[in-house]
Amino acid sequence: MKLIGMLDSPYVRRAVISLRMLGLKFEHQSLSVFSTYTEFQRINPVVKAPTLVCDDGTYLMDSTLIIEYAEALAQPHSLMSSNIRDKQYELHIVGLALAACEKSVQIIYERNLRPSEKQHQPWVARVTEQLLAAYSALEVAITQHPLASPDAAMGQAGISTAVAWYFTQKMLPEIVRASDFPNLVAYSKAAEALPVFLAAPHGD
Ligand SMILES: N[C@@H](CCC(=O)N[C@@H](CS)C(=O)NCC(=O)O)C(=O)O
Repeated sequence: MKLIGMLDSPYVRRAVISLRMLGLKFEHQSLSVFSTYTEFQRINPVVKAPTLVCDDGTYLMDSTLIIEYAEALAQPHSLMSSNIRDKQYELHIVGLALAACEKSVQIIYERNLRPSEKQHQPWVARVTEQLLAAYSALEVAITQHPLASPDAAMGQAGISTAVAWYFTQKMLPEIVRASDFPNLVAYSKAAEALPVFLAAPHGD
């Protein structure tokens, strides 16, 4: 299997870390959806990162679907609880983390891909409010119901939370102020010190 995409994408990073934590063997190819668009297009005509090219040549996209496939391959290992109450909480956390990634990426694309005279401030204001709502809800959730501590047994909720937070802090620290989210800061710091996170550093 080959996982395509750059580690400056939180979706690629969560997929790489998840596959490694599930114990799966794969090759990682760091291609950009922008600077190597044509090369990426030859692998996946839709040019979405991450893309997983399976051993039979089928390509999958969307980090959540790739992780779902990886979970099926890795059984009985899993990054999700089987207990329904725990799983519900984990899905709630993953949903918030993915929304935070999506809203961060929307702001970055608005800034970087549109000419400044075409940027639409009402849209940026709406997305910023949604981004802050996602991190506020995550901070409250992990304060009231702490995540399993970041270690070799951490699950998808912890991986997605840590990856999302680090990405937003790298890209938009002036919008999501670290001082307002002390538990996310502490969780991210512990996660980023793990070998599996260090082996998949944010960036290209
Ligand atoms: N929901 C998707 C989002 C993936 C996504 O938007 N990836 C970005 C890179 S961060 C991408 O492919 N951008 C190029 C594009 O959308 O055209 C996932 O979880 O994988």
